[in-house]
Amino acid sequence: MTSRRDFFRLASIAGGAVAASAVSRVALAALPEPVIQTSPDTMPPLVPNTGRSYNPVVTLNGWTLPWRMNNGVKEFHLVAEPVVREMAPGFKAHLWGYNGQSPGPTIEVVEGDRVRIFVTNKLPEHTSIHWHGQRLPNGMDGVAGLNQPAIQPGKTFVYEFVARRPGTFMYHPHADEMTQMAMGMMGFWITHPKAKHPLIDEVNRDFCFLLNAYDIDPGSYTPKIMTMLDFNLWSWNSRIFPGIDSLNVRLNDKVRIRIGNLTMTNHPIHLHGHEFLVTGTDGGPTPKSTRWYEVTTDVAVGQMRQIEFLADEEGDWAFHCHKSHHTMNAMGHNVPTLIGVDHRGIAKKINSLIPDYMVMGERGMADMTEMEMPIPDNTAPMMTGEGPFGSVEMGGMFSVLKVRRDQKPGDYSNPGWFKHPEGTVAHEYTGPLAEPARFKSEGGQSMPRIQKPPTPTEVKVRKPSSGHENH
Ligand SMILES: [Cu+2]
Repeated sequence: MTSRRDFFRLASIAGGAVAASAVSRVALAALPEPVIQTSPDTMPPLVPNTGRSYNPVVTLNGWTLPWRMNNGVKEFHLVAEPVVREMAPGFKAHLWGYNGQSPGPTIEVVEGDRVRIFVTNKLPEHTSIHWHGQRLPNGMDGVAGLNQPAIQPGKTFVYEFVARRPGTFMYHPHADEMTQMAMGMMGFWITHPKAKHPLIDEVNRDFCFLLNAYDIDPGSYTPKIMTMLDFNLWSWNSRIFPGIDSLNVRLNDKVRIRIGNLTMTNHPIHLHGHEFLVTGTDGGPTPKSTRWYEVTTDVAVGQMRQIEFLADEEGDWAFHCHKSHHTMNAMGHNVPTLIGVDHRGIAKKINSLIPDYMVMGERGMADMTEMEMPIPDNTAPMMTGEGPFGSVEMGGMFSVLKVRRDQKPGDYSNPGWFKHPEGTVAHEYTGPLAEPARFKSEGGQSMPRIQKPPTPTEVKVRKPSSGHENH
């Protein structure tokens, strides 16, 4: 007999969408069988075949949790458990998550839906789930100790409420939060509008992902949970570049991207080649009078920002966090800046004392990407990612928006690198070079230089005699 798990896996391989299937009356009395997903690939949108219809989202390097209908109630089953997440090819992390993955699956419902979520705890410690941003009865808010007893290991709890307002929300534990969020426990929740909404536009592509961060030493697997701010892996849905899938769209598609921040710092998210509007927060859609065009929007801790734009420029457009140390992977950062320092000869001398000594960064850090230095097993390279013109020298929170004329509607597959029309790529100039014109005043400071050297001032230094020692 094919289990739900097998069914889901097969459907994913076939590239088809999966939806909740009909279940017998007897089965409805029991818990919905949990659906587990272990692939880190971006799954195709889960087109609803029960309940009210909507335009599903695509979770970057993630998936949407199938549900079943039970007497008009949408039932989901989340399993909190230890998971192994491939954060980038060649680098796996031992995290905690839901249903085989960190982050957990995206939950998609429709405004007005009655939702029942079973939560089974397979962690070694108690947990709970807080439904960030939702309007719900106080006892469903998920703060362990305040709104409910914590869910002990091995126990299953039931949450039930009506998804009252449309928007983008998050879910995460509200019990031993610092540990459980540092271990990767979080997920997205989308409530689609039940009818045409004056502030929610229809779009052709709707993406979502969470910003998260980990502190995993090179060569190890488990995050350090006591880290407060100094994380070394900056990820989107627990993936780091070059492990983050590209966002593939068709030319002139209207695109929405929902970005939630469950890290401990803010992330200015920047899109190249297009301007976008912030059309929503976790408080709901923004009034039209508050929208203006941006190319970067800051997503603060515990916030969600929903951006929308018309993808009307063909190409491969960088899309990333604008903090430059968030587009790098694990590295020791107590390295002095050595740009401009000539090391010739010094490395050899040090090598006789420390055989593996390597001089870093005397011409900037870009050399690091070409050095291919030996690194411990299970370590993400610091800056990498091969592009059509060489190394992209990026890591962490970086991906690419691919806009293509011939991308089919509904096709989310990667179209490969953009083929630039002839004469539209920056290239080396090979003509004659003129001497650069310089300002005579050199430096243009507000305090102009004295042209004539000033007369030296005579300074008389009197050495204290030994008799003055005690003064
Ligand atoms: Cu950032």
